[in-house]
Amino acid sequence: MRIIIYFALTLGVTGVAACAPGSAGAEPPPAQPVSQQAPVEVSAHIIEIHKMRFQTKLLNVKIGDTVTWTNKDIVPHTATASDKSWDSGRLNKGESFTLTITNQTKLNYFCLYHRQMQAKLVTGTTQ
Ligand SMILES: [Cu+2]
Repeated sequence: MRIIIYFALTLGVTGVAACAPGSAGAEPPPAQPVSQQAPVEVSAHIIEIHKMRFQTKLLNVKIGDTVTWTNKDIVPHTATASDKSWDSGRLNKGESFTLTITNQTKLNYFCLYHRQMQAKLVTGTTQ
């Protein structure tokens, strides 16, 4: 008789233990925050200097973009900021200069050798 009671108690304790929620303290992992900002894509622009002109008079750029000027004329040219804060230097035929756009970049530029050659970069109207 004692053995049977003991056996019943043991089973009862085991049963309670089995029903106890073992993972009550664990919480589900936090949801990943959803990014509202799409990654900004930078662009590489090319402006040909040809026939004594910057072939793209007005170019829309974003911060981080690059602009490359390539001289297709036989005479040398430059792409020079209106305040001379950046300057390609002398570009002979076939030579290129690449500028990376920052928020400090002066956007109006011209050719040092041919002052009538002027053009402009524009920012902030898209994006
Ligand atoms: Cu020029």
